[in-house]
Amino acid sequence: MAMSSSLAAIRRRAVAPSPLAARARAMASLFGHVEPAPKDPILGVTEAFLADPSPDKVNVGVGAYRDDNGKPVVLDCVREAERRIAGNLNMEYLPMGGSIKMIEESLKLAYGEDSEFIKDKRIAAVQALSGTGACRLFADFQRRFLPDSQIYIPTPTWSNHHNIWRDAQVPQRTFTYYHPESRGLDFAGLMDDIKNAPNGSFFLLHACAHNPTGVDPTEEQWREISYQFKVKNHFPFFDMAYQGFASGDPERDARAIRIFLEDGHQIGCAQSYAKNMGLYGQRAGCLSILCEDEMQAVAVKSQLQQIARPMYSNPPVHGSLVVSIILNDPELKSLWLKEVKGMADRIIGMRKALRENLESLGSHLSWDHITNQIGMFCYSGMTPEQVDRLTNEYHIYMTRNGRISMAGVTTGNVAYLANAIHEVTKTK
Ligand code: KET
Repeated sequence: MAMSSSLAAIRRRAVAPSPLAARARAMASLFGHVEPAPKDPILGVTEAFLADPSPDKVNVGVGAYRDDNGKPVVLDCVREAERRIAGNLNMEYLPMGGSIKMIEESLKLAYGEDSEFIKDKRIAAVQALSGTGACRLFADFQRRFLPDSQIYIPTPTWSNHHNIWRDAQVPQRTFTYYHPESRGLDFAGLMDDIKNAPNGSFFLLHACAHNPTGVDPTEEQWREISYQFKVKNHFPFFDMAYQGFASGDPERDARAIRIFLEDGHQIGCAQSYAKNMGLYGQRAGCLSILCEDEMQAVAVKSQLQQIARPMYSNPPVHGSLVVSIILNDPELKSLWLKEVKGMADRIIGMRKALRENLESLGSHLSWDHITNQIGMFCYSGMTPEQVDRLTNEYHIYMTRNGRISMAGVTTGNVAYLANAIHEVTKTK
């Protein structure tokens, strides 16, 4: 078919050297100064793992649960919820603040089924793009409405916390958390830092299953922390990405938050369904801020929505449907609780297996911390150089801070992993 004359004219124009283009080429190129970004310390590990053709390769980098065959898991409760969604529910936009039902259920999980704060409508809450999105929304809110505030972040922490508050332009400080020698909590250091921070500081706390250390304060220690926060009028922001993964019971894992609530704090909370419902890629989460009264909560929620609107307009619908269907239905909810416990138990079993394997290889080091630590991760104490050897010589992929995602350890790979760890740690 003959080309229409106008189309031909456009094609001619497209190939003819334009004086403008020539000038642009002569000047520095528009994006010439853009350097490649550094690899993400966690997600970069997955990229490297995928690129490795070795049949022996093991990924214990990202915190994503695998079954004992090393395969990703879709929970039965999720499959059932999806069956109910298919063909029945529409995919219209959610409101800017997300699904009301999903938010209601999320608040019950974090604040308690019969929470007075829910009844009094004192909580400003919006559905968020999983835990990351909830943290970022809070950080942006903090920057907008408390522009002189800073955020105190534990040392160490999930690497992305630093990026989130950096990009929200909130100045960061750190506080003592981990004690490398004992591989436990540096409680004295932690309390000192809480006391020494200016009154009314913002603190980021991991609600349970601290990432990367697997070390949580005891209930008694949480009470002391809460008391000191009260004295100092600090604001606790809880990142709860692993509710259910510490003890196997989401209710028990909310204990720290409940202690702060009992003590009359206002709190913030980021919830994620990535791990405990296995909804990683669905980006289902919730941000909540406990306010002084209902009027304040309405105002705060409206501002959170206003931050969301130009950024992503409204959150994704599918994950929120899955979450609200499961948590609304007593049968599905108890199935979920059983499945969460099952995931937590498999990880605990793998901790034991890894430790026993290392001990039976005759390792002269103590590996008690593998079973003492809780949640998804083992903070092994290996150096970046030892981790590099694991990767280069054994095709074992993990973050360079020595964190092992126990969720990726299986009956099939634990002996291989233990042997490689023994080989790289037996000589200094
Ligand atoms: N908080 C913590 C403490 C956390 O470990 C993660 C994820 C998140 C929030 C965010 O998860 P989300 O998928 O946005 O709900 N951590 C794992 C994955 C990642 O780095 O993105 C990890 O540490 O491997």
